[in-house]
Amino acid sequence: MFINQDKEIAAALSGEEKRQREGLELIPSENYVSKAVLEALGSVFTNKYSEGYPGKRYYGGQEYTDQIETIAIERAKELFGAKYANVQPLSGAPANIAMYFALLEPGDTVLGMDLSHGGHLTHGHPVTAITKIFKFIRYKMKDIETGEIDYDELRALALAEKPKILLAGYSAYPRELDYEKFVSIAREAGALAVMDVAHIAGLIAGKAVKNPFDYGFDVLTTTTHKTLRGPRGGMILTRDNEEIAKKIDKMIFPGLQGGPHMNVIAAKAVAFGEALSPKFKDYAAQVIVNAKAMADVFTVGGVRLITGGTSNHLILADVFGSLGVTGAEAEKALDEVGITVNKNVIADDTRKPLDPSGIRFGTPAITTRNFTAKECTRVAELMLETLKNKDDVAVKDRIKKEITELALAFPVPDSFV
Ligand code: DSN
Repeated sequence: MFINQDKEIAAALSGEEKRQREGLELIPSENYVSKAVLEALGSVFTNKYSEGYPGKRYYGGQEYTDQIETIAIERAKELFGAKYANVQPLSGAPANIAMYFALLEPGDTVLGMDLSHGGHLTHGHPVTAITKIFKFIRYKMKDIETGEIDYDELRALALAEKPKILLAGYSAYPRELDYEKFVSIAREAGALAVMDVAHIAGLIAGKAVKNPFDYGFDVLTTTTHKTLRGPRGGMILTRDNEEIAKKIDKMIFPGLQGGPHMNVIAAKAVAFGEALSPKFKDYAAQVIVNAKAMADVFTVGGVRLITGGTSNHLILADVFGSLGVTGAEAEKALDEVGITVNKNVIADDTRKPLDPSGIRFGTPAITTRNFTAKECTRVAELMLETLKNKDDVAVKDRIKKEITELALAFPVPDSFV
């Protein structure tokens, strides 16, 4: 083991293992992978260069890389009901950048969700490089208390601005969309309907929420490491249009990336195999049951939830407006008791992103540890108690002890199938 070779890194690894074992991970974009996925990630496939695609590589020695990439592609297509899949994107942001460059010409317009209403940086935030090439305009929720998108505004913007892409899919949005409305607006405006499903990919694969492809979405981009419970990486799926799929393949390689990370592709294949197993459906459904249980505790405890609750894996709580605790203060106090969440802006936040009004948390990781609604309810109660007593060391010490005991009683299982 490398503990004898590199003591500094080995010590940090062992600290991280302990942190993950003894604490509760509630950041809704994080999860635990299986031992099988970790083994594939740490395999000799990391040694191989494989520019190109199965059967069409630029270097020799591709007998086994071709096998794993083909298996990953076939499993991805089956999971999402797509005709085409590209499993080479290095992560979610590179997948989105490739999708824009594949489907747009410089100066073309994308209509995407405002960041403060749940959108993602790569959906057109002015700090990102893509805004130097493409024009991004933004839509918002009409009603922050229910999460309803302003479809009238969306339609008016789409018809006036004629975007090439109508972009759905968000990173801090707890509700399902009206996909039919979305696609019909895209068609009326002559735009492609694209959705970044990074957050809910596992819920779609596990059939716990609707699949946007069933409603006519053209392209889905995603990460593979959130609810999908795979290795850190990305993927682009095309419903049925071969021309689009070819453009995406060309843009990933040679357009933007070099050699694909074959160890990650092996791990993606393993994770997709797990997601195809019957147990994964139960997992995906339980993620939502658990999130609703946590949301209920916060609501009963007098905390305003953006969109009034949740229909997926995440909860966005206005802790500043409800408890007078800022997002940064809440994140720190919860960290101190062994619960990891992230501070998050809420819709139309008056506070700044580094100390916003909200926290975002969710259940993908603790559900992998087999938490049920009972444990989730207790965790939410302890979170509220922590937030209401954030400066009381004795209360926090007691809560940390209970959290550690709970975490140790629910280890990450060795196998997910
Ligand atoms: N950082 C991811 C998240 O937490 O939602 C999105 O990129």
